[in-house]
Amino acid sequence: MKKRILIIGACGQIGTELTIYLRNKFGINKVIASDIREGDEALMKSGPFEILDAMDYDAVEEVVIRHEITDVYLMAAMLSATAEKFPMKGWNLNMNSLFHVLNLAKEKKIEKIFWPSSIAVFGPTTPKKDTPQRTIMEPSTVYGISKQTGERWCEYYFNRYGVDVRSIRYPGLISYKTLPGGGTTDYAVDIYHKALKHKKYICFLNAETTLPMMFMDDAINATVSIMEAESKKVKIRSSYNLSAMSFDPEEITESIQKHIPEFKISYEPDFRQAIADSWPQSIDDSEARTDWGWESKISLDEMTEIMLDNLKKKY
Ligand code: AKB
Repeated sequence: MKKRILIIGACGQIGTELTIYLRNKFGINKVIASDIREGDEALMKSGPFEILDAMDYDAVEEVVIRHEITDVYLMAAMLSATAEKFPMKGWNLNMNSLFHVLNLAKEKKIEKIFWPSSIAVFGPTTPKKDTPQRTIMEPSTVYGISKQTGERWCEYYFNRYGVDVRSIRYPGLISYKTLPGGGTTDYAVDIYHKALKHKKYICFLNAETTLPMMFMDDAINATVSIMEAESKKVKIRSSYNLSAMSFDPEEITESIQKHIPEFKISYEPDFRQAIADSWPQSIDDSEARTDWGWESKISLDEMTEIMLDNLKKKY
């Protein structure tokens, strides 16, 4: 098989698990992991790795050519909360890295791109419940603006140059293997660690903040499914809505209390509350289901069980 994959941002929350998954599926040497710095031991030991700055076009091109890459997963990004602190850095990283891979595909140096979008493309004027695929999109965060702009460019490169780019709008992602960094949905990972370690958690969002979320296994499954789907099935070339579950901090607390009854949550909302308030509460993902067969498998209570069972071994 000719396929050779490059993961840019392989040491991040999604990249780490995606790298291991793709290596199991396609073979260790078919998947080149890369990041601006080295990642955790398990990832570094799992196969070939390149230090690579996603903002450096020449360096990305050199790695693509040297490894005869066909498919790129561009997972490097600055997430919502950090990008509010460093707006221009966030914009430059999120946009330049995307243009680099789109242009490499336009020049036929790679065949296929996966680029992650986010529920952050929606804004305060978007309908909050069962947010449709196509609706009002007026994002109010730098991250959201960069993802919405990226979606428009992906669709443009597909229509104008035939670039085979595929994308999904991730909700908040939850995993016991890797930690998120700089997102607004990060509390939903931290809460499990703190529940086991301290039996209490101070949440930076208020009790009623319902957000769309997903367990990492579902997210990896969706990512690889859309990349491996027949091209004609991928009808949307901006980005697909994707959904698994929605909950607020009270509901995840109740789910944890089924295993740790003494666990307590308290609230000290910070600047991330405004970001969360601008996002949808639930997502209509019917087009992903119809077009390429997406189906989520893991519910909140199932996720809680998996998270606590696995994190217990750490603490
Ligand atoms: C964030 O919170 O910034 C991300 C996202 C929803 O894209 N997890």
